[in-house]
This record gives sequence, C-alpha cells and structure tokens, in this order.
Amino acid sequence: KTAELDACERARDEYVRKRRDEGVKHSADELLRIQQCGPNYMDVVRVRKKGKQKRSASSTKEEHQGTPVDRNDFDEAVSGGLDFYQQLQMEDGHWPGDYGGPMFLMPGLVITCYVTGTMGTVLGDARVTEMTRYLRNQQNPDGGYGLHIEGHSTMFGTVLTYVSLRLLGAKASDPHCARARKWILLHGGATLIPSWGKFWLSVLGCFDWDGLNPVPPEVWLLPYSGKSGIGWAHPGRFWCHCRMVYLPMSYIYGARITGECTGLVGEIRKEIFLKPYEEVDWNKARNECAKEDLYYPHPLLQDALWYTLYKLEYMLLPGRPLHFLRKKALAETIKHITYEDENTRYVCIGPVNKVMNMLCRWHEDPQGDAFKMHASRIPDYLWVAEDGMKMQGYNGSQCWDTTFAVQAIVSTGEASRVMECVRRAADYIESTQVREDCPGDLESWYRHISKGAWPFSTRDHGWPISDCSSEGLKATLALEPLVGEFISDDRLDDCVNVILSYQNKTGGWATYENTRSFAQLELINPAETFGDIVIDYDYVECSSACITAIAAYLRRQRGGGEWRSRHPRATLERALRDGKRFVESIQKADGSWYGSWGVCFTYAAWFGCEALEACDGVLGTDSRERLERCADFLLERQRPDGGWGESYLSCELKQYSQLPEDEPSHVVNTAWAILALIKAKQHLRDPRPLHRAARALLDQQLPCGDWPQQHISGVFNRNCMITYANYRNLFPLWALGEYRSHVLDLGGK
Ligand code: LAN
Repeated sequence: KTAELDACERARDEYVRKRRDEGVKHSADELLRIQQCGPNYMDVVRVRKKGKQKRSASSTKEEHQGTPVDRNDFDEAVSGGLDFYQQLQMEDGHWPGDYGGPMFLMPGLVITCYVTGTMGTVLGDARVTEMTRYLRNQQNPDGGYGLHIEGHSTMFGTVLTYVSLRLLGAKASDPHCARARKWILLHGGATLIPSWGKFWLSVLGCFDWDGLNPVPPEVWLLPYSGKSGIGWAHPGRFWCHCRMVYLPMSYIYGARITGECTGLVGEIRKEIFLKPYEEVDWNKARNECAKEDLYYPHPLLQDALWYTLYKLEYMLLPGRPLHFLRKKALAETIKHITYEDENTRYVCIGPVNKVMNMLCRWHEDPQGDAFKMHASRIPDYLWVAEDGMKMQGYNGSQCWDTTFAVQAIVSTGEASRVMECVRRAADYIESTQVREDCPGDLESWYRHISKGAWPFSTRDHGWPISDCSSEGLKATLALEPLVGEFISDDRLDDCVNVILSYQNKTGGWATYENTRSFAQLELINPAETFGDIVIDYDYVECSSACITAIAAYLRRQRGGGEWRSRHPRATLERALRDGKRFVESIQKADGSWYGSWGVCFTYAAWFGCEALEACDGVLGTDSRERLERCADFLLERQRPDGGWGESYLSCELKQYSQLPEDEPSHVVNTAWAILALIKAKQHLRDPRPLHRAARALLDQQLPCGDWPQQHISGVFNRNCMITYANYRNLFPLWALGEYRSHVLDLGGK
C-alpha cells in the first residue's frame, strides 16, 4: 500500500470515530474530504505513480488571462480522468453511482416495513444501522431536515425523518431525535406537514385519516375520453409519476390501510404534536401546511374541491349507500397496481409508488407471492455510501450514465485505448434496450409504446423515456465506428419510431409520454412541495436530446449510400424543423433556457445550444444569433477562477443564482458551460474564456484523476434535488475532450 492510501485510511477511521462519538453534521468541505476517503472510493483509487504531485493550482493572474493550457498538463489530465473513470465501471458495463438526495423517500419504506411487520426481514439489522447513520448525518444545524440533503429544514423532512429514526430504533431521548422534535414543535407541530406526509403518518396510525384531504380511488372510474369534458382530468392523463403515486395512494386511502397502534406508535403520537393526540383538530389540519414547505400553495379552487369530496367521502365508506362504488374503484385501482408491478418486475416506476404498491399487495394478501416479490426488489433502491444507507430517487441511473459515459469517452479521442471498457459499455446498452411493448391494449392501461426505447435505469424497470431513448441511440451510433454495428437497423428504427411518437403538437418532447392534457390541470396539484407535476410538459432537455438523436441518425444515413431506414428522410427532417421551432420558442430574451432536470441554466444552455447546432448542421439553417446570445448569457456569469458555479436555488427561483463567492466553481456546471460554448462556436469568436474554463477543470482535478464531489447537480419538480454522482467524472472528461478537438487542436480556430 502506498503512503497515500494509508493516509486515506487513517482519515477515514478518524471520521468514523468522530461520527460515532458526536454524530455531527458535516460541512461541505468535510463531506468532500470524507468522500475522498470513504470505502467506495478506497476500492477503486489506484494512486497514479507518476512521481508528480497534483498540478499546483495555476491561479496566478497571468495564467487566467486566457492563454491556452499547457498541452502536456492537458493531455495528462484527460488520460488520467479516463483511466480513473474506467475503473468505476461494473463488469456488466454500466457505471454505478449514488442516486440519493431526496429525504422523503426512505420514510415510506420504513413505515411500510413497520406496518407490514417486516422490519427484521425486509431490512434487517445491518441496513437498520446504516439507515440510522444516514439519517443522523443529514440533520441540519437547526435540528431539522430538508426536502433534500442540501435544503433548508422543512416539516415534511423533519417529521418523516424523526418518525423513521424512531421506527428504526432510536429512542426519543436520542440527541438527534430530541433536536428534531424540538424543531417540529417550534415550527407548529406535525399537523403542518404537507399532504404526502399526512398520508404516511395516517398509514402509520399517527394521523387521523380525517385530517387528510380525500384521495378518492373513484376518479379512476371517470370516462377517459376528452369528449366527455371531465375526461381531460382523468388520472390516466397525468404525468406518469403523478399518476403512479396517486394510484396506490388512492387505494390505500380508499381502503384506509392503517398499521396497528403499537406502543411505539402511541409514543410518537405524543411526541410530534403540540396538543395531545385526542385533542388535535383534524378538520383544521386538512388544509394546513408549514410555511417552510410551501412551494406550491393551494389555489382556492382546490379548497372548494377537497371540501366537496370530503363531504362525499362519508357516502363511500362501508355500510353507506355509495360503498359499492368504493368497492368497484378499489378493484379497478388494484388491477392497475398489479399491471405496474408485473411490467416492472416489481421494481416499479419510482421509489414512492414502489413502497405504496408493496403495501397494497400486502393488504391484498400478506402471505402472497406479490408481496414477497416486492420485498425482493427493495435492495434495488438502496445505496450505501460514506454517509450511510439511503433510499435512492430511482432504482439507479445506470443506463443514463452509461450513455453519457460512452459519449464522453468517445469525445476524448482515446476510446481505442480503453477498448475493453468500451465493449462492455456497448454490451450494457445493447442489453438494456426495451424490446417489446407492455402487454394488452396500451391505451386502456394508459401506457405509451416501449418497443425500441431505452429506460433511465435498467431493462427490468423498462419504462421508456424520450431522452433516455435518444441518448441510447446517440451512444450506439457513437460506438459503431469502434465496435461495429452491434444493434440491428430494425432495432434502431424501433427507437427512432419511439422518438417520433413522443413528439408533441408543439414540436417539443415531454418525458415518458405525450402531453395528454392542459397545463390548467396544475390547479389541482395537491402536493404543496412540488411544482409542475400533474401533466407531462415539453422540456428543452428532452427536446434537445430527441433532436440531436434524429440528427445523428440522419448523418449516419448520409454516410452509408442507400437509405437504410424504414422512416422516410422527409419525416425525420420535419420532426427536426418542428423541434427546432419549439426550442427557439422557449429560449428567453437573455439567451438562456431554464433547466428542469439539472442545475439549471448551465445545464439547459448545453441542451439548447446542442439542439440548434445540430439542426443547423442537418437542415442548413443559421442559428448564429441565438447561439451567440446564449454564449453571452454564460460569459456574463463566468467566475473569476474561470469556471461556473450555479446554485440549486436557480431551480426553485427560476433565476440564475451563483454559488457563494468564496466557494470554488462547480466542475459539472463548468463542463456544461464549456460544452454549450463550443456548440455556440465561442472559440471562433474569442477562445480565451474557453481556455480559462478548461484550466479551471484542470485545477480542480484530484491527483488520482477523479474530480471532487461538490454540490448536488440534479433536480425534479422544481424543488427537490437529486445526486448524480457520475456527473463529476463524465462531464469534465467530455468537456475536455470537446475542448481538445475543437479548440486546442485547431489552435482556437
Ligand atoms: C427522473 C430521472 C431522469 C430524468 C431525466 C431523464 C434526466 C430527464 O431528462 C427527464 C425526467 C427524468 C426521467 C426524471 C423524472 C422525475 C424522476 C423520475 C427523476 C428525477 C428521478 C426521480 C423523479 C421521481 C419523480 C421521484 C419520485 C418523486 C415524486 C414526486 C413522485
């Protein structure tokens, strides 16, 4: 072992001791250090024995005037980055990575396991210990917990985490619990928790179902057809994540699935409210929400709607005149729940419906196979990291990261040096493509076609996504010159078919499905913590990925003589033209685009510029003015160290927000900005900002070739952040690759 590894180990031991003794919340700097010394990291670091220390941070004024970087330093950084990153690949060809971040997911799992009496079997002691460790580590200095790991304390995060800690075995007197409880009570008590929290507490038996606005399963019995008017509000038209969460939620609500009132539940009831449990005014609680949690306050319309449904609810309960409708609705919803379970092989579309479906299937038959199958796929969502075990935002980002990794590696021009790795990645992409549609009449299951698509995570999960399919196609085409044609024309055509089918009338692309209803439906979004969840909207990211995939596909055709596709050229070109018009329509006056799935304007700038540049290349259009406007937007925000550092607050506020001045820029934002600027042909106008940006990436690279894990990079529903651990490696590598071929090798020409 080298001295460096010993030092790493010592630092890690010290950290473990410290965290055991004090259970402290770490600063960003400390976390950074820890991540560099943690067990996962130790497994893969091979300290490069170049006899060279880390390049001294070359931040003297002169060097930052924008001269090209030293070529040797540069080449070494790229090869080092690639050498390091290829070691993180799994045997099956994908790149694993932490996909945690949200804090409201694990409580659903813990409560489900508690209520079903499977804490010891589904989780077991080791996981319970690591999950507890994780929850302790994420506590904010004020004692509360955020919606996500970097967020300010909220009632949602704090109550659910408090309850989870207690169910996992922590005592009420435990210092973390005591501080969290204090936060809860100081901020008004658990009646102020948002609706999804009210739901989980009701399941546990710590909230009265009367204190929750109705989630009637009967809405699934409404007519779907738009002709009926009400059909536009049918849940089958919702964004699939919203739909798949409210589906089991309505079943559980309709059947009032509630855990046993154990001694511990009785204790928790006493701990989280300002009043004795029996005196809580549930009627009032229904519409209450802590101000810390309010991202999307209910419009008045909702209050009226929920009140009416609340009054109706009594008619639907057992022994009441409309109970037959409830029974019919429960039968309908469990049918759809079962379909989802079986077609995702019990993985389910996401972590929220995963555990809710599991609870429904347990209610159906506690000893049944379905519940066991569910239990067997819980580990798919768990990830153990330096800070403990977390529940991830999905069953991983395997396919997505792999398609990006491939494109990054190809961009370095060094792919032939790592052929084993490239071949494995091709295998993963090949075997992850979805080969068939879901069974039955898709429309009656509210499902889009899947045949030919790529998913975000794994083949078993299988839900098709517009941009994942597109990145899958692009990665495949990028690999062909290296490994040969490894996916048949027919299968590639299937993918193009999926991509075309996803295009909306607007010319843009949404995520998993077409947009099926109107944005006004957002008025009935009951989730106070999330924005824009009710329908599937067009996004610049999805649209750009689809446009660039179609463009790449057209370029491949052009190279190959005869027309090899079953899609006519004219169809593909029309899709591009419509898509381009859409991307232009959402570019802001200042040249920027708003990013919905990454932080934030830098992420979207990359997609926006890629889309326009690709269209110009294929259609012969000229987007120079728009590209330059976006480049200017970015250049105005370049930081003194040459990089970009965008805060996650951009996503919430929809306005560019800089990280604090005393923090270094963020390697992922910097990489996105470089990629955008190169697409915008900034190097032809003035290459100096690009030289400074590339140098910023070099300066932040670690001696082993890794880059530091900085602030969280992903986001969903405007307000919740999510970790993309692979981004810190693959985007700097990709940006440097593009910089080398477009800027350095051409001498800035
Ligand atoms: C994801 C992850 C992938 C992501 C991209 C492909 C990157 C994006 O371009 C399109 C949207 C998509 C598919 C996406 C949507 C929202 C998801 C599924 C997530 C961020 C992962 C977790 C999140 C999901 C909604 C979390 C569960 C929470 C609820 C509010 C239901």
